Amino acid sequence: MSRAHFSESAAAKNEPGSFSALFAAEVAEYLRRMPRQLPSKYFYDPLGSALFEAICRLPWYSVTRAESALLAAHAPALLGDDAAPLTIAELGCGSGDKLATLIERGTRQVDTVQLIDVSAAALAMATTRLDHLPIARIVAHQHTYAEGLRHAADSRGDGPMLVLFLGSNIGNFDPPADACLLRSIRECLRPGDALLLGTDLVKPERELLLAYDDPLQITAAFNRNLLRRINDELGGTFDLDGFVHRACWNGREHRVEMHLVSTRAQEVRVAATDLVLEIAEGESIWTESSYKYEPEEILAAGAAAGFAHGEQWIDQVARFALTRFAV
Ligand code: AVJ
Repeated sequence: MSRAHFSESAAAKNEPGSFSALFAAEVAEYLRRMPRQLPSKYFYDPLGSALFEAICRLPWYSVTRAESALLAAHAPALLGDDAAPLTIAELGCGSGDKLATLIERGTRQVDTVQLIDVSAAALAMATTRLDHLPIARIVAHQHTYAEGLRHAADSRGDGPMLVLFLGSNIGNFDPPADACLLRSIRECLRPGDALLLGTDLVKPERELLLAYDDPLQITAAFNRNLLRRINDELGGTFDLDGFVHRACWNGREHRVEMHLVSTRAQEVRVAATDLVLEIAEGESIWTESSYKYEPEEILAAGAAAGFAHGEQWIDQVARFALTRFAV
């Protein structure tokens, strides 16, 4: 491995400030909230990442297919036609498939790729996926978005930088955290740079419910795997059979919500946090929000974050938008 460099914030040990200490602290904090919650960024352990890759192939989940088709069809325009070699930084690269498609279909010379993901499994997969492409330098940052992007901006090449924030990953952020994140991306960029944002659009409720509560129950497994991960990594005592997956459309907030609903009264302990919870029958743990947008709303959010202008490519059948914001 000559070109790939890994930069990690925290070792997978139980030291204060380490990944597992933060995981334990956030699990305790979110489970104590009312309604009870868990942060969705913790879905992506190796099994969770594999289940998410399976979700992306489900006929009912169109986000990944729609976005990949737009990237393949419009790669030269999306990458820009500047002659200078490009740095691409991707927030939440996952398998690296979409980035590879963009580079393969584009005509632009890419000299540096910065991969940012909380999942070590995803970073390893993406690095392998990009291996055959003519990229001088690949840097992997195991970080959350804002922190990872700061590292990426610090070690960018001399040419312009394109930030990819795809897959409707921004949809996990409640307002005003979504606007803060767009602004912190904008603040890492300079004139000539750009942001490519992929967002799922509002669509009929029955389509959304099939996408987030699929007939093969892969999404249910993805959701319940979070409890399995807490059991294995933090000494939790969740009975996986005592929770069922629920997805619902919150039309007022424009978001799909995923919950884990307790089928009976139960006591749960998490050893790493000294947490003891009494969970009532029918009580839920809210594990994810996936906001859905209107195209104009996305343009307005970019303008509010300080971007100069936005250009959009929309799949009207799948209801998915790619927006390229110039700085
Ligand atoms: C990766 C956050 C964009 O919200 O659609 C898929 C995750 N959750 N099915 C989404 C997910 C359930 C996905 N994001």
